[in-house]
Amino acid sequence: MWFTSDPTFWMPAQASNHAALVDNIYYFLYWASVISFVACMFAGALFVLKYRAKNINDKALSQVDHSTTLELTWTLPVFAVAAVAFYFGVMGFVSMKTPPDDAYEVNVTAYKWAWAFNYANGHTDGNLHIPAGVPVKLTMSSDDVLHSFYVPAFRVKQDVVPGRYTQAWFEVTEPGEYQIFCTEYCGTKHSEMLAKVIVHTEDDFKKWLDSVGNILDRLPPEEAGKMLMTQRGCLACHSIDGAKGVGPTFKGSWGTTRKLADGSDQVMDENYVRQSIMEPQSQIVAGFPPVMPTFKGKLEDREITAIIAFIKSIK
Ligand code: HEC
Ligand SMILES: [Cu+2]
Repeated sequence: MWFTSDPTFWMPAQASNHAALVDNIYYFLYWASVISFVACMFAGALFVLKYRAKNINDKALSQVDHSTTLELTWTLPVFAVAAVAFYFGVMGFVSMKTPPDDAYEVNVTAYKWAWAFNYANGHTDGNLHIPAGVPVKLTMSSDDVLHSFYVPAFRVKQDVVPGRYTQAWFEVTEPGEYQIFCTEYCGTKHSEMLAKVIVHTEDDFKKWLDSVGNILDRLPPEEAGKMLMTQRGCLACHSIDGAKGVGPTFKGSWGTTRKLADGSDQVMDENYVRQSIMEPQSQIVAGFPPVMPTFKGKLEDREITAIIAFIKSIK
């Protein structure tokens, strides 16, 4: 329980530098509560038996006088327990709020209902890739409503607020994969606002960052488009194999006519796809819910062109 990185019945594995401290304060308060609960119940039961009135005129019924010794005896130990929890709480809080100067920075945008992790080389990903053994600092903001970045295994949780930046930092020792949740109720798909932290070794992280950077320059448009659609989470809602997802499939969709919810027809061409990406609410495909987020300001023109090239190629 104390100082272990394995998951327990109550807690996920302790995967970040903050985890052990958070758990230790939690278990300290937990055991302080258990011990005082048992002691109070035991004393209560004992006194009921020992001091019960044997007849109604018994002197024991008269009020007990004030006792300074007794009051100090039950105040000081409680104060000591609270002071210990407060001390470690403040230390932990300060450490969690103070990223080291050499931390690796990633910008995070939360929006209904996904995460965008933006790297210094311009790459944006739907999952958070980080190197192991290096402190990582997230600078986060929201495009719409309140969200909250939460990785239980890191014991890190930070609100993400529209119109301002919030920060979180952590260091993870072992490569692995961890779950990210949104933990601030943010609308109908709040529970599906999921992503992964993928912790690479330092070398693998550098390789990964190179392989995803400059894809528009390095890859043919269809391949770059496919990568973009995977990274930005399009393919979580749109299939390319004909399966019906949250949104329509793109298999064989190019050039076909879509029925829109307002009864009009729309041919699947460059302008329609572009408009669907920038202003998804302006044309809703019949039979689908209006849940697609806008990618205005999140995708450059060249990226949209690559996406169109990929959609065209899905026969
Ligand atoms: C949260 C799920 C979701 C995500 C993520 C998503 N979409 Fe959509 N998309 C939908 C839904 C639902 C529709 C149908 C309703 C509508 O037209 O808005 C749709 C419609 C579309 C259409 C019109 C398709 C047609 O068959 O008429 C295009 C094109 C499109 N999306 C492209 C994209 C691209 C490109 C991305 C990623 C950059 C993306 N979508 C991300 C849910 C999503
Ligand atoms: Cu959210």
